[in-house]
Amino acid sequence: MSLFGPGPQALLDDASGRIAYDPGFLAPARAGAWFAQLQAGIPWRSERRVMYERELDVPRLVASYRLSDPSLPEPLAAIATLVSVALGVAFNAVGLNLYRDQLDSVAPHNDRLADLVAGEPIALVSLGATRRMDIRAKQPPRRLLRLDLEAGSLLVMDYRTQLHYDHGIPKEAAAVGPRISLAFRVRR
Ligand SMILES: O=C(O)CCC(=O)C(=O)O
Repeated sequence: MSLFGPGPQALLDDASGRIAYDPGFLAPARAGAWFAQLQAGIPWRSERRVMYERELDVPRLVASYRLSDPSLPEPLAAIATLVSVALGVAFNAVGLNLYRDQLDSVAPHNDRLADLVAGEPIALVSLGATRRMDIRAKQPPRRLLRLDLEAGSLLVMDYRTQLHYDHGIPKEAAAVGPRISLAFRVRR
């Protein structure tokens, strides 16, 4: 499968980068089982960050691993292999986010390019509740892509998009169940 090929899955494919979405990357039963396993089995951390001169809770729980870590929790190796084989990319790191409810979020940002191997994409696997991602161009007229990230989906953003777009998961007004995202990267 090439998510970067032409076809209905490409959300963006121009000089500013390529973004592709596959809603059915994982079968629903497998996505459900892996969500339950990760929610219960990952040693989730809460973090604090200084923002606007105040130290605040990061509004989600996180975890991160090098894929070469001998103590990599199950089923991260299995998911990493599926994503690496599907995209033909040797991902070496995964960052996990647990959004406990509608009040958890991630502010608009781009990935820190200094941490990434130039030219390599970022692949996001979603499990659990559907959450909206906003992908907004940095330059006027600040084009906005709104995307519902469904359980079992795979979103791929190429390296260039991190120069031209911010992405974030906004808080929701209505109640939402928990969601886990897995961000696979090729780190330096
Ligand atoms: O939860 C998501 O899908 C996005 C996560 C994200 O942007 C990040 O980990 O940097």
